[in-house]
Amino acid sequence: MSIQWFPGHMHKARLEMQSALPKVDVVIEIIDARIPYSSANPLLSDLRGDKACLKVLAKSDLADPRMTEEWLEFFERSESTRARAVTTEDVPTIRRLKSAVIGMCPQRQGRLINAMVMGIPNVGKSTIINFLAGRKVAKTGNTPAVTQHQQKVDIGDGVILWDTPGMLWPKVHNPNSGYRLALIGSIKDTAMDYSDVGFFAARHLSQHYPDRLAERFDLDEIAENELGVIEDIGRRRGCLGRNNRVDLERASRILIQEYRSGGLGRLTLETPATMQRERLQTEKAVAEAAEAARLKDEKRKKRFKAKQRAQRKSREMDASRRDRRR
Ligand SMILES: Nc1nc2c(ncn2[C@@H]2O[C@H](COP(=O)(O)OP(=O)(O)OP(=O)(O)O)[C@@H](O)[C@H]2O)c(=O)[nH]1
Ligand SMILES: [Mg+2]
Repeated sequence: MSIQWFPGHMHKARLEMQSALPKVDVVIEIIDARIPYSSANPLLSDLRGDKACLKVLAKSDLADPRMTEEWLEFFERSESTRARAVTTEDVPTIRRLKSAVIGMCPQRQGRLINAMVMGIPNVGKSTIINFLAGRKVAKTGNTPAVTQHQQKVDIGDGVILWDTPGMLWPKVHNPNSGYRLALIGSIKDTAMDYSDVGFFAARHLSQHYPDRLAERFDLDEIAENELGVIEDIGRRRGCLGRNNRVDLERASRILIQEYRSGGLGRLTLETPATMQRERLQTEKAVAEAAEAARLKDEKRKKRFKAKQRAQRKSREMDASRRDRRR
């Protein structure tokens, strides 16, 4: 499954962020604590360059706390980056973001601090802004692309936050990242295939968290492959269609929903090591695809030139035949 969901409002958001960035002191990049690698938009890191960045691992109530600690340490190693984990289950974790932002701008000398909140869709940007503002200033909702326009919010103590629309990037090259983004709910329903994502989830969870699957769906044992896992879940939850066959799409939706809502427990899908490995694999695959496209273009050019040469030769032979006849 290759994800390509970059509608017009995201393209516009990118241009608006680019033009606003010179006025911004700190970028607050909201990522999902369950997938800190795949939910970090490469376009945003290009856009912000070396501007001070506060990485916020949102929805940490849904992620494995040990893994969240590991990620925080990993991000804090990079200069000009600070990292914090937050959750709506523990509102002070969100409130403390304001002092973190102020601490990142020691030279402001009474000037207002402009902090731009950026991140992929549905990661919790507007929710965090509402808590920081202490009132509902931004619309929130459990579907991607709720915010479609930039807006500025004064959160007091000289800090102005800019809420921005959730933004993906034109093509998610790493297929695993695509599945994980779909699994956490950052991809619009119509741009993903539930059964593909369900199979991915069944494969990953049966390898890494078989006990959670067994417990949640009351399974005696975990089937050997993802199809078997989805079928068992479907049977347990009564997703039977014609001839008593399991409706794979419905069973997949149930598994995805259970993961999204935390029904399977606090599960993180990526480690810093996963990121390093998959980054290399993706770079290699992208370079190979670019090389294959270049070779294909070369071949087309060669065929075109050979055809032109043959046509020229045939015209020359026709001309010399005419000359001889004269
Ligand atoms: N479990 C959990 N859910 C959260 C948390 N923060 C936000 N949510 C939920 O995540 C969903 C998306 O929140 P929003 O604040 O609208 O996300 P957004 O990033 O602004 O989304 P877009 O504007 O669509 O890009 C909402 O249903 C929130 O209730 C959290 O800490 N834990
Ligand atoms: Mg929003």
